[in-house]
Amino acid sequence: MQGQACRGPPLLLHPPHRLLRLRLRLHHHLRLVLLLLCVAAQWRGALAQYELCKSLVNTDEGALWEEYACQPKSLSMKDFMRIRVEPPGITCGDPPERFCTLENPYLCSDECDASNPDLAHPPQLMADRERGGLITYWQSVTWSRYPEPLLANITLTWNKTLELTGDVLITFEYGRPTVMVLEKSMNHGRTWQPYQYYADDCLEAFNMPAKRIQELSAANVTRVICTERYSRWVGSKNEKAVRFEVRPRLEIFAGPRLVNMEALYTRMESVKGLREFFTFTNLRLRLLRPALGGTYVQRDNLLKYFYAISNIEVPARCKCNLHASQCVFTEGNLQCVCEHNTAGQDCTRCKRGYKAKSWKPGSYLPTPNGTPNSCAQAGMSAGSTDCECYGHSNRCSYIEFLNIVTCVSCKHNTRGQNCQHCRLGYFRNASAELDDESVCVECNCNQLGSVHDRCNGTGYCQCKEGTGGLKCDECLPGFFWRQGCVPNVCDDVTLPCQNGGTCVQNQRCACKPEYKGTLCQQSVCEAGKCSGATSLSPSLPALLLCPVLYPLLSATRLLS
Ligand SMILES: *[C@@H]1O[C@H](CO)[C@@H](O)[C@H](O)[C@H]1NC(C)=O
Ligand SMILES: *[C@@H]1O[C@H](CO)[C@@H](O)[C@H](O)[C@H]1NC(C)=O
Ligand SMILES: *[C@@H]1O[C@H](CO)[C@@H](O)[C@H](O)[C@H]1NC(C)=O
Ligand SMILES: *[C@@H]1O[C@H](CO)[C@@H](O)[C@H](O)[C@H]1NC(C)=O
Ligand SMILES: *[C@@H]1O[C@H](CO)[C@@H](O)[C@H](O)[C@H]1NC(C)=O
Ligand SMILES: [Ca+2]
Repeated sequence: MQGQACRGPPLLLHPPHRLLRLRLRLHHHLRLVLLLLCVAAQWRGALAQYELCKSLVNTDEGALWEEYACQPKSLSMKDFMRIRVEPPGITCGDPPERFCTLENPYLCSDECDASNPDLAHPPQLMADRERGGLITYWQSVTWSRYPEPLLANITLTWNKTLELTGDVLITFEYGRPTVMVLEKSMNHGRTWQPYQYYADDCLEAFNMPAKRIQELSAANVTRVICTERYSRWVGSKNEKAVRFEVRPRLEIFAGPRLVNMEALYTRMESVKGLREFFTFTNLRLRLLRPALGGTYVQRDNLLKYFYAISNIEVPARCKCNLHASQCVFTEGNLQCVCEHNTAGQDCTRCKRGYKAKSWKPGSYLPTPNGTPNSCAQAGMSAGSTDCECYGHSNRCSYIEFLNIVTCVSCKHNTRGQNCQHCRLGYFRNASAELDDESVCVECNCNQLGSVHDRCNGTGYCQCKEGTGGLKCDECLPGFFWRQGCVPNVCDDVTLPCQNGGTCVQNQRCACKPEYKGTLCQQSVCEAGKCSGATSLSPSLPALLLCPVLYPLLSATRLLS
């Protein structure tokens, strides 16, 4: 940025690309501090681009903060990675075992023993800082179960979105694998994709033609290729490195020795998928076949086949969406120190109270300072042409016919010109701010009990007859639930069962044997016939209701 920020007035120095200027009135005794800040800004600016998120600039009206797109420095990410090795038991030494090397295959006296610190080869030795020339390495078991393949996965996790800035470099002691895949995940391990294939024979191993990195051009720099360069046997001492080439890819745009970074950053903004190509949260090495020493597997000596990795270098920077120049390691995790009123581990949202505009990543353009795309304080950026969606959408479209700007694809179940309403079937959470992701709560109306799936502003659903409750899942008095509320058939108060019958769950009367009908109001003795088996001892009401039987019984009594 060549120290432009400190020469005033800034309005003349910078193109009007919407830098957010925050006014700050300075007292006289702060002038010196300001001067020092400016000197520091000039010095750092001369070294690299996008290192500074903001700087104080002096104007006639006092000092102003001027903001720029910014990104953290590249780091050696092996210091922050977690390593998992699979399958369990793939690390050598438990139980202890002997091995030998491809160069010295008849001297199998080396030993791996997990219980002896001097002979153990645990996974963390792939990421340690080696001292005094002592090489430390992780080592797998030997291929004693040949012809079953010797497979191992090494998964590297950061719990942070990162961007590769240089070559991933994996150092194999005792020979590089003949077949291997490097994979990456961009979503913390939920899904994986191949990054590069490695084989001594790409066609045989992956049915892919062998490619060299030099064959890539600007048009296909993000292509996933299979390379034979790092798998051929040249002796385990001569060549230990397996690379995932990042720098040659960057040089396609920035030129040799990355002299023209402006060109690279310009392409980062314009070439679709370019930034994503270098973005990852996890890496995984799938080791599929160990070094064979340039010949076929020799079954009589399988103790010379295994994997051993002494170092994994991952030069990368924290991805902060051009909203942070610092990335710190706190509580075991990397975290962007977000500026521009943004928040979140990757600065992917606006800070509370700064959601007047929707969140956007910063932009490298225009070079050299880029555009910060800062989040703005609510209420500060009104105006009919702004795209204001309370953080529920990043896109607006202009409807010529109505002459309005309206949000497109409101998320979080919102709708409306500014995503300020809740979708049908949702209601506004009164205790949540309009820019809260959970501002719209599902009505959740009972399908059987309600008229439709909409509810009013306090979450009340509209209930069918006989139905009540917030969600229409309860029956009013006089109704019972059977796929919705239906009127009671019987109850203890207004619809009692008659003639000694009992009401079963308001659904039916259980009648005495002599009666029938919904409320047991009717005698079974109808049309002059009664069932003999059920009327051996008729009760008095039964007799009264049974005009045919009665005279008969009376006659019998008279005769006896
Ligand atoms: C390695 O990971 C892949 C998924 O990418 C899985 O299919 C495979 O079974 C794993 N191999 C081992 C040895 O755990
Ligand atoms: C990942 O990082 C986030 C943010 O720093 C943190 O909340 C979360 O607990 C971390 N997860 C793990 C497994 O460390
Ligand atoms: C990439 O494109 C160049 C031409 O632009 C072509 O020569 C080369 O073969 C392509 N590489 C791959 C891996 O497809
Ligand atoms: C409403 O919003 C508040 C504040 O965000 C939240 O604590 C509460 O759980 C929300 N209520 C519902 C029903 O989602
Ligand atoms: C929603 O309906 C309930 C019950 O009918 C009523 O008490 C409440 O006042 C209504 N709320 C609104 C905001 O209309
Ligand atoms: Ca090591």
